[in-house]
Amino acid sequence: MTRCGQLAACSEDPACLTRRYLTPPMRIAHNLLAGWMSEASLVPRVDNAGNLVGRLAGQHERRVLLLGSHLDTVPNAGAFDGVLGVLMGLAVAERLRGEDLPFHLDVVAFSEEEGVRFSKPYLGSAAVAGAFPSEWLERRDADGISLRDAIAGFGLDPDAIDRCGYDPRDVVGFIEPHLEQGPVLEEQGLPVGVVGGIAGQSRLRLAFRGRAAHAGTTPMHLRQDALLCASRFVSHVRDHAAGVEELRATVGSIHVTPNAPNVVAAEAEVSLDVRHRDDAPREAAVRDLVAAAHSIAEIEGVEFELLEETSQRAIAMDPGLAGHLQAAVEHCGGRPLQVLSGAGHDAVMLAHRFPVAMLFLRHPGAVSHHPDERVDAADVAVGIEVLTQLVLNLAKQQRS
Ligand code: HGY
Ligand code: MN
Ligand code: MN
Ligand code: MN
Repeated sequence: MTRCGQLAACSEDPACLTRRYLTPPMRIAHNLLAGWMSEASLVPRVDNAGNLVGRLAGQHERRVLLLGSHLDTVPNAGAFDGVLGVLMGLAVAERLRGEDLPFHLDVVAFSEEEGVRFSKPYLGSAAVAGAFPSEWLERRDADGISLRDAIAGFGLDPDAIDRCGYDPRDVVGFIEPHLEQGPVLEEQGLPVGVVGGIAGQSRLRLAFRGRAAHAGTTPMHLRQDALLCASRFVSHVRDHAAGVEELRATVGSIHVTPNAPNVVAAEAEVSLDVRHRDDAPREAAVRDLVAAAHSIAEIEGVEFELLEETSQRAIAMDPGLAGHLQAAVEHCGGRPLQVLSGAGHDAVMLAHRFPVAMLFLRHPGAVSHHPDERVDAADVAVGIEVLTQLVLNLAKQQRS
């Protein structure tokens, strides 16, 4: 079984792949990966945010190049989102053993990129970027477990998270290999592409609060139905986004209380995910959609509350590092097509602190966040070749 296959077996659910932050399957995945790292003469460690880092020691005492992606998954995930980038990083380190690089090569498996367990993405990379405010430790998961207790329960020290960061003066950059999760490289017939930028994203939690009532005795005109408002909001989001060029807006989750077939819903909490390559249209769409939620609630005599809004601005890649990546693609005989990423990545968080660049791999069928996610082994081999060349070019530059 391939390494991706072995890691895909580390799941909370025997019927599909779900591996959330700091869960027991994440520890099993760490043990597997740390074993492969040790075999490749890397020194593995788990930092206090739960990131697994394998270091291939280089000549310089402090300089370091980071290479990797995330190890956590969405529920019922594909086997390659995140994991592929970690394993390609490890494959590059295996090929560069004995190269005596002028910097350490840290293969990084970030622990929480998707933001599923604590409704907050990029927790692992935020810690490495030195951008993890301590109040996040009080967030709770669906079982009421605090992030602080989950970290301590994993045998880590939540109060030492601020020591996970790298000093920007030491970091050559962060390179993230990742499936495109889109159709462009497949349409162009290219095995790899260079990411030109990452779309900005806003993630919100909204609550509609009505009044629970008996489904059989409450006349239709006397109801304050929270679920009715949420459902009207969901269809409004779809219609609104359809009218704004390149806007993507999604209501992906809804929690209804009391969630009983014979009770008019008292409360409905919905998520809202808004993305656009530019920040202004995204911010305008968020304003419009929150205003629409208010008026949908008002018509039904239901209360509305914006519970939380977090956003990441659109990210450009570091021109120097992306230039080296393009040169490596050309060196390997490829065409360095620039592709925009509609998906968020750990590179979003690290870009605030270090030079970042991303290599995309062709994504057959472009199906992601789904078990049908696939990648061609031949494209992975090209990607490893390109990344190895990139590291050697960076080493040459550091030595000159
Ligand atoms: O949601 C995203 O864009 C990424 O998969 N975390
Ligand atoms: Mn993902
Ligand atoms: Mn991902
Ligand atoms: Mn509208």
